[in-house]
Amino acid sequence: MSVLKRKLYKKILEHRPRIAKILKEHGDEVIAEVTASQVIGGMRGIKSLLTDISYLDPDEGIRYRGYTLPEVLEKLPKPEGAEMPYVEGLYHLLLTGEIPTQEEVEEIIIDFNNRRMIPNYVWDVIDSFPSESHPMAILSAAVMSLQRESHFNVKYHEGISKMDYWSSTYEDATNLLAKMPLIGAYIYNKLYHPENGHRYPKPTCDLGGNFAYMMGKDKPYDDVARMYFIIHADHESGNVSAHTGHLVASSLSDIYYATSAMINGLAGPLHGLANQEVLRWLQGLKEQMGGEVPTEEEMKKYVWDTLNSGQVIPGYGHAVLRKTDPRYTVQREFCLKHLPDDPIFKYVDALYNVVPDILREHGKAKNPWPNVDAQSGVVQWHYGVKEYDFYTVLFSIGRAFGVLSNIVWDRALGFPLERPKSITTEMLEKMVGIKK
Ligand code: CMX
Repeated sequence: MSVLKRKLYKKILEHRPRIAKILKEHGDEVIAEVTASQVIGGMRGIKSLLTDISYLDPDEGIRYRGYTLPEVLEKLPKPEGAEMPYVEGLYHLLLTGEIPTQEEVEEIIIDFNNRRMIPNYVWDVIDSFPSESHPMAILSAAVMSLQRESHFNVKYHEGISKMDYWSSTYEDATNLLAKMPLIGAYIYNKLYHPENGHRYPKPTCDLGGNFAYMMGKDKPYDDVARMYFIIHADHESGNVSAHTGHLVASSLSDIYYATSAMINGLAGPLHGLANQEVLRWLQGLKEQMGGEVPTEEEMKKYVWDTLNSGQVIPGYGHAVLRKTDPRYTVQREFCLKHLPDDPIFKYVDALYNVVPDILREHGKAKNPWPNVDAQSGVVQWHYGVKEYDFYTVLFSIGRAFGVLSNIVWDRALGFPLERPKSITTEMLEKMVGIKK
């Protein structure tokens, strides 16, 4: 057993009694109430999911295992000379709650490298897609095609104890996480840069370094990849992608089914696809302006025109956050350091000066501040990943780290099949006292 898996098992054994105690001694205690508008309004804010991997505070933003994003970026070990930490170290943190040592990360890198072999049929599945296909559809199918590799399925059919489900789920999760960057880079090269060929990862490189290499990108794209995967990894359990992964896995579907489903959820424009929408929307403005940076008045007009035509401003607003997203801030700081003169960055910055006030005046959005997607496309664009359909694939690779860590813990704690209760409109009317 690897050091990481041993440590995880110890944490699982320590944690199980806490859940058992709550269930046994406090299972019937009321901890929240539900309003009619929450039932109609997408269950917004109902406290009904349990995870220790991350917590999203509306004002402060995300914490992974209690650490803010700046703390995560500062404390996790980094490759020599790199600004951003190893993604493999993040996996250790998400699973165990502990910042790993350099040696522990090095062991995970070797473990990941040993799990990277991808069966040829996956490349065949990807190659069989027409070139106009959306990369998210290809990614989802490629992950799905790997389902036959599931260890959990084999073990389940052998009849293992429920207490051991987590172990083969951990194997599946780690196998898929090691493979996803290769699949993502292959999709990118197939759709947009066939001249890059099929680049196999270097045996000595970490995940971020290899991803840059396979994408055909020079430094500091390795740091961009590390930053990107880390900041997108988790956003507690209720967002569409995390919740979908958790829900599908709750039926004991293996992680290939669950990850493919989470990718499908992330592909919506109100969720992960917003990062490509921001770039598409800004390109429209850039074309209108003939490449010139718009004045504040021109920018305001473009924002109002979008709102008045019934569309949302992509990259702004959030279901939980009520302040600027720290994932936006991390990327903004990276841009200020590495690409302060980038024209698209200037557009994004100019937007920040006008959109919050306009959204407040518009009066609908509960959060007028930018979210992660407002900034992430700019960084990719600057380093030559201009095919913005691809951005949500990057988001998916990062998000898989959080979703899969959660599923391992779901299995470790024996979380059951998810099954909320629905009611009819008539029942709801009666509950709120509407007489017919
Ligand atoms: N522009 C215009 N209107 C917005 C808005 C925006 N950026 N954000 C919210 N609103 C509107 C909503 O559409 C809603 O209008 P209706 O009452 O007509 O339906 C109203 O304001 C209230 O919405 P809310 O409670 O503030 O936000 P929700 O929880 O319903 O939705 C989100 C959250 C993110 C879907 C929404 O803010 C949005 O559509 N933003 C733009 C898309 C985007 O950036 N998504 C990425 C989010 C981060 C991620 O998951 O990747």
